[in-house]
Amino acid sequence: MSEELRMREHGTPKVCVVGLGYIGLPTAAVIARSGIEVLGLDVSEKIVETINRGEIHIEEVDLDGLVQAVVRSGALRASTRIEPAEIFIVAVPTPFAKDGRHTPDLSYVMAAARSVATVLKPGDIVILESTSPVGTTKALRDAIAAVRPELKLPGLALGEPEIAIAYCPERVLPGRILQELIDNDRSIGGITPACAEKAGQFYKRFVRGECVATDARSAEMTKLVENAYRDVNIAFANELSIVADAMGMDVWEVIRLANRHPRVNILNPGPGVGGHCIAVDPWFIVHGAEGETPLIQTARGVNDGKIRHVIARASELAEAHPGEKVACLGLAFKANIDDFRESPARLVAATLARKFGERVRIVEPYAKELPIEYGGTGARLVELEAALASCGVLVVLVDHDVFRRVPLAARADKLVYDTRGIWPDQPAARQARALRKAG
Ligand code: SAJ
Repeated sequence: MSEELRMREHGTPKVCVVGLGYIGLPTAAVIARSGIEVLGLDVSEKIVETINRGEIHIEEVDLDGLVQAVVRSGALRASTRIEPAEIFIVAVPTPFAKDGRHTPDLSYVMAAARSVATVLKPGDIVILESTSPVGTTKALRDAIAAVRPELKLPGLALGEPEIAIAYCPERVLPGRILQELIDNDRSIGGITPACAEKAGQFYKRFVRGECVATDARSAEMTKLVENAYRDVNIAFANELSIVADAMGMDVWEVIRLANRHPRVNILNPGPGVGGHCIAVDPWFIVHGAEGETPLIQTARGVNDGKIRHVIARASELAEAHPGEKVACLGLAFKANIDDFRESPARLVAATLARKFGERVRIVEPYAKELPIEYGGTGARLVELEAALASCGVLVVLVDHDVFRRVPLAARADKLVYDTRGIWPDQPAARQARALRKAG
């Protein structure tokens, strides 16, 4: 039966979103806003209670108001217990296993599959959104088959399958999730073309971008490739910055000039690559083709090496100016967000705090207190103005807008190590590379 026909017969479908994290919760809220009844499922009682109060446990622009509205209207409800629905969206974490070899841990996806399997009925659609290694959608199908051998599943049973199964990766940018959930194009990878068609019809109810049908393996790989592409290109920029440092040159000036070429677009160097996707997903490709991925593996090494480089350079600066206090500007993994997990800035600043103790001031307008690893170091969280008044060395780790706006007059006499290139007007003699050149 076609999706439209079922809608006409049974009215609007009910959607169950499994996993209410950074992707699952905004997705559930956006679908609920489009007039569809949504059940959000999570293993955490605390998260479920928070959402059912109309509150949120994560930070994302405008998400609080949206969740409050859809919970109040009754369109979104959270629970720890699975219920029958017509469409299931799995958005659970796919971390690394704890084997130190970057092996993907699919246990959350498989647990979600087994849970969904218990309530599946003919006509339902199961969609995996979690970033996953190639082959995971079929593994999810097999996990369902193990629980419900009588169901006709795509690619397993002869004749028309009773359940549609597809992989539809999210590609939203933290900080712009609500907008990008609607506007971005989506790859809809069905286990069969009919699965892609059914899943695509569902997404078209709330996505303005184009929903492009493909097979599940291609959609799985596409998601990994997008983030690996970015990682490789950031690695190039980071390597250039290390070369420029060694040669006492301004990498930002070189990139600005090179990018005037019509076919060159070099990304921005930084203190390393953070977040939960770009530094992780390339390993899922490596996992599937270890001997065929020298470039992807090297890029990971270059970007992780940049963190060590920044620590070494900032330490040199602090050691060369023992009388000065050192301000680390930013802890977040990127600009204008309050997410400090997997953040190179946080790692750099914590290492400097351990090395230089009471000389270190941390400025992070998005933090109320310092993370736990700063305990006992003597480093203090201070306001930007206080750091500018008391510190002679500034290490820029995050390109928050508030840092960009610091006028030249407030920093012209400081020694600056600007890992993000936010202050191009800083006098060359007052930049970290001057130390190298002179030495
Ligand atoms: N970064 C640089 N230089 C750059 C760009 C980024 O050093 O030129 C750093 C950032 O500072 C940060 C990290 O890379 O530490 C990642 O930041 P990001 O803003 O590029 O990406 P994420 O991790 O927030 O989100 C990415 C996005 N993927 C792509 O742009 C290809 C997003 O669209 C994905 O949905 C998301 O990963 C995800 O969930 O996979």
